[in-house]
Amino acid sequence: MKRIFAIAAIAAAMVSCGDTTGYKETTPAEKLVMHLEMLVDADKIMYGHQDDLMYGHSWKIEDGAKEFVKSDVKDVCGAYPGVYGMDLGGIELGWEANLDKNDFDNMRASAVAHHERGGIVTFSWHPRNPLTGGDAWDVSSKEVVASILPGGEKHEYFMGWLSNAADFLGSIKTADGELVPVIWRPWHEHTGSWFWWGQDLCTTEQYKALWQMTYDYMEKERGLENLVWAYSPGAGGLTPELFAERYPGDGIVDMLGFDCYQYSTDEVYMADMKNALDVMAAFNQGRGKLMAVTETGYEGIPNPQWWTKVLYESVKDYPIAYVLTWRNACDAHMQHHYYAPFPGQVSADDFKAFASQKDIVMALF
Ligand code: BMA
Repeated sequence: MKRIFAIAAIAAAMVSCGDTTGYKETTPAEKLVMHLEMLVDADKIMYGHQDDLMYGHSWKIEDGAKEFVKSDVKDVCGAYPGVYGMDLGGIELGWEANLDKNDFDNMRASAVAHHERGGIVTFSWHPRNPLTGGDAWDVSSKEVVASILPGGEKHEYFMGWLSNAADFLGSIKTADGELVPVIWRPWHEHTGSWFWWGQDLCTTEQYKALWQMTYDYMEKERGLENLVWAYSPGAGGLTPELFAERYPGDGIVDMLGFDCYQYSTDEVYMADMKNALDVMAAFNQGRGKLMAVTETGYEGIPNPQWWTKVLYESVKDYPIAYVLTWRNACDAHMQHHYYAPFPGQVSADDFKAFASQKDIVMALF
């Protein structure tokens, strides 16, 4: 069924009118969507890890790196994760490194390297607060979104931030000049109120307008053809109403997702995952969007069997394209902040068993 849909999509892309011949080349974003649809159709789920090639529990890549071969995940199971997540936070101010100290040139080059390994790249964005000057977590004002929408006092200023983000996303190219497709996941976890674009910080209309403005700028004004747009509320207390309330619209979203972490028992986490997966799958009825668990994990992975008994059991029966666990911080004061194993970590063997399940997909090479 899905495969028929994918072939129909290719045909549609080929005949949609782009020029006088009536032929329009399939964009990198469309190719990625089709690729993921075929994967889901084959009942496969990619494993993803945030910042995988930038640093790990006890190492960090040097600035200006030429190759990207080190990975905690690879050190444990012999393969790179299928999905490689990174974050653009800091690009808005023209920083050389992002909010977690990753050099942007390294991020770009490693995204290309991962793409060439048969992997998929995704970017989130924790932009600073354009009104107060604070960070993404500065929720001291409810006027921030209003201030950056058209007519707002910070609109022009913020369009410069979008321009910086678009410059970066449009610069991820192979040596042949081929634009690398990315799953682009802005304005995430908006159903919570910890980011300035969150639930209690702006109205539904303002949130939707922010998404639309972001989409229009990147797709229409900048003509970026490599973005697969992912919508990802937080899983906490997620209801069908909450999932739907601020959904920007079928025309400007390609993928549904959610972010769900384990903070207490396995049972609570598994129930949260089931609830969020069911809410998302029900919302997707009649829509046919791609779906994913866009962020998840259990900080410090204290359960030696977490991968096979908790995570795998939670996701295996759902048609999701990927499940991504968060980063393995390397800073001395954040040694506890890791969501993938490294050699010797208590869940390392179980991760190997998880990664070798026939339906779990890692990068090809
Ligand atoms: C959070 C934590 C922070 C980090 C942020 C953006 O969940 O990992 O340390 O700065 O994500 O990556």
